[in-house]
Amino acid sequence: MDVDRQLACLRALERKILWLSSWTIHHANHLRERRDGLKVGGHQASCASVVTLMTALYLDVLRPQDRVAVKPHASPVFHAIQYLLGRQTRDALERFRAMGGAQSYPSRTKDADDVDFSTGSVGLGVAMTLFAALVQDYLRTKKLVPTDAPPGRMVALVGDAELDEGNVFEALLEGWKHDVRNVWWVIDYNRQSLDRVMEDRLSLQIDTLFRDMGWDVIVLKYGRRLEAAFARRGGDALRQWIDECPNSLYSALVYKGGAGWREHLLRDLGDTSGVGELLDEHDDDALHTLMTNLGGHDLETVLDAFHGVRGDRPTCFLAYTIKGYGLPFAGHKDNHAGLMTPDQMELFRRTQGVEAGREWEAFAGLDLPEDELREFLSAVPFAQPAERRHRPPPLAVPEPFPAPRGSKLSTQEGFGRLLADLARGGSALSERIVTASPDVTVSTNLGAWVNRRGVFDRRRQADVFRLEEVVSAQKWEASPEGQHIELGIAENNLFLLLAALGLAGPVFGVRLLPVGTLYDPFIARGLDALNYACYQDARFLLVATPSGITLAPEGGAHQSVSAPLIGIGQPGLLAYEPAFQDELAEIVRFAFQYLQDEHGGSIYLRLSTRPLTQPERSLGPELRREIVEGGYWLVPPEPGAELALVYTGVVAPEVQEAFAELREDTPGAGLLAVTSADRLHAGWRAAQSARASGDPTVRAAVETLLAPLAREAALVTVLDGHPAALSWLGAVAGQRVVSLGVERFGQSGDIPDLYREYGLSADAIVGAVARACLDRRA
Ligand SMILES: Cc1ncc(C[n+]2csc(CCOP(=O)(O)OP(=O)(O)O)c2C)c(N)n1
Ligand SMILES: [Mg+2]
Repeated sequence: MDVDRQLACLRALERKILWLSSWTIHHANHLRERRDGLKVGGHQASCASVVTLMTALYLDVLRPQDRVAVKPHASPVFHAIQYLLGRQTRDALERFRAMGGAQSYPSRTKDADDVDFSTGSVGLGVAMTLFAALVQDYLRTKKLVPTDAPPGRMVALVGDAELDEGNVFEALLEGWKHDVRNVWWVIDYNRQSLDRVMEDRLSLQIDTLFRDMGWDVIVLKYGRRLEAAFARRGGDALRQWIDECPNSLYSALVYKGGAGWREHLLRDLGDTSGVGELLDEHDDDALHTLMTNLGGHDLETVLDAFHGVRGDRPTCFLAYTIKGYGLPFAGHKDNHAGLMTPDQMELFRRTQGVEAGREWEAFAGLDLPEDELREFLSAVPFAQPAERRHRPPPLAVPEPFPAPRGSKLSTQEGFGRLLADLARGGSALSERIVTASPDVTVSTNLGAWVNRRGVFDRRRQADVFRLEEVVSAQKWEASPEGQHIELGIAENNLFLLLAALGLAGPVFGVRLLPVGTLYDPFIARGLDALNYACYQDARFLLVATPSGITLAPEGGAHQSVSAPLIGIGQPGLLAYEPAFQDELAEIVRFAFQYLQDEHGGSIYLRLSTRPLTQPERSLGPELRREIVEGGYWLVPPEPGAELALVYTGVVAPEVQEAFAELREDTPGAGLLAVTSADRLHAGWRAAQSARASGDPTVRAAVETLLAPLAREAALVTVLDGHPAALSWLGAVAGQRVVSLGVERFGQSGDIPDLYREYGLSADAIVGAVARACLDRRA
């Protein structure tokens, strides 16, 4: 097919994509039964703004190895394109925003068509592409993927308001440090966010900012028609007029149409030679078409810009667009959630030449033969057969993991040793571990691993301190062989890098086992990015340490309180908080399996810097299973026992001390170690629903654990974190609970003072038991 015909096909399909995205939203809002009185929504204006850019990318520029994060509100455009390519069903479009239909925002896990990166929380999808580009480089540098094929481009279609999100700039800076390449950010510069029209001249700031970060910037400001007008007599004045037109006035005139343009141009440029003729030659409609001919809506300008890129430098396309382009509310500042009325839609249908009843048809109303369009679509480079969702086989996990030795050790230190041991051996597993940390590598105990495996960098960099023979325990040599990615202090970046590393299997076909470390309280700093990573089913091991008030002298601001509740509440993330080294080793072994399990997920380990005396024991298979399932009896209760102490993690010594005291009065009492409140809780909920669905035989691990206790037994629960993480245990068998934990901000102190102040000391535990027993008698 010759170039002109191709362009004609692209133009026709661009129109169709605008139609289908508008219609999909209209149908969902006006033609589907609404049972709950809630608006369905959808963003016709946001879609219209990006139709040309996405048409050019998907139907001409992209290749199968490229990966895209589509701005959230352009989901219907994405699905329309997939539909035209035969990868999305009409049924899913008809059920846009309904259960089982196309999702409101592109979703890797919930959409049936080929979403590369989920989006929704603005800014995150954008940054995700940058980290995916780093991961691609990691894999190519190590030759873990074939390097004879060209690398993919990681492309983000960016709403301009997304650039207000700080995480975008955190990512840009990190990208600069790592010399990122093969990443394109295409900014849909419609100068509108949700509420308003944006500041003038923002484009200059964006331009400078990206160039400062080492990016190429390509500005697509005007389309071919306007450029032609600028080349005429009076054209310079016209260009200057538009260049200087405030964003709000430009938007308002876009909305008003031809008469509005004429009025303003006559008033401002009526005396300029050449402009009068230009106005005379254009009727109102033609004048409107001319004045709205921005770069981002001009297919040829867009194609030239994309195809003009040579090489792999990170590139930002600043494409001027109009929000709602081609629709009745184009340019109106309130159009973000605006929907065409049924009358407007009817008019739009007629102008698109779509017959009533044929609204979903892919080729209805287009002025090119269907065969030709089909031929064009079947030749689209992006749609050529290629594996875009890989399923690499799991890596074997050695069993069991030897527990770190030492009679008194913290879980943080133990984890460091476990990784260091893995680094020493040459297993396939250890080759695929990638660690990452936002400037807390050494303080979270990854030092020994990094000493053995090195820091990753495409460019080899010597450890100058070593060369200069300055003594240091920490080697810092960067090379392509390195397996640790060091980040600056930005937790958002850690989570987005973990998201990208954790999708290396499905996206690039190579399984990686990412391990990220950070301080537990700063999970909250990047929580949305963590949630984003989990939502895409990225798989990683998150190691958070130090945690809780047990951090003690190092101060209140670093003492995490609600983290155990995040562990329970975050879907896709299974939380563990071991106390002892043998538990830790078993959980880490399990984690490496779970990360690779089709039905698994990511794992969060909440660790501590407090050294604990280790129990002398060797774990049998039963105990190993219980540790992974979430809990085991350190001291089993006698049948019908009236008391159990239940604890999680680092408070073990206080609980054991209290237990020894209590046992004298309550001989049958039990001592329950909970390694994962999250797992126990999930298992309990799952068993309840299995029973509700008719299988009375199912028993949850926690139900089995609590079964020996008397119905009126008292449970006293203790953890260094919010007490609600364990207080639900009372509901399992209807037993009474007194929950100890931390509900207030921490402060500096040593462990005895802090545990006394926050009610975690052995005395406090004994007191709680007395209260629980009193309550029971009341
Ligand atoms: C983190 C986050 N905060 C708020 C929102 C709500 N929101 C959705 S779209 C939007 C503005 C989008 O403007 P822009 O990125 O310019 O996209 P456009 O629709 O103009 O293309 C906002 C604030 C969101 N989705 N995510
Ligand atoms: Mg915008």
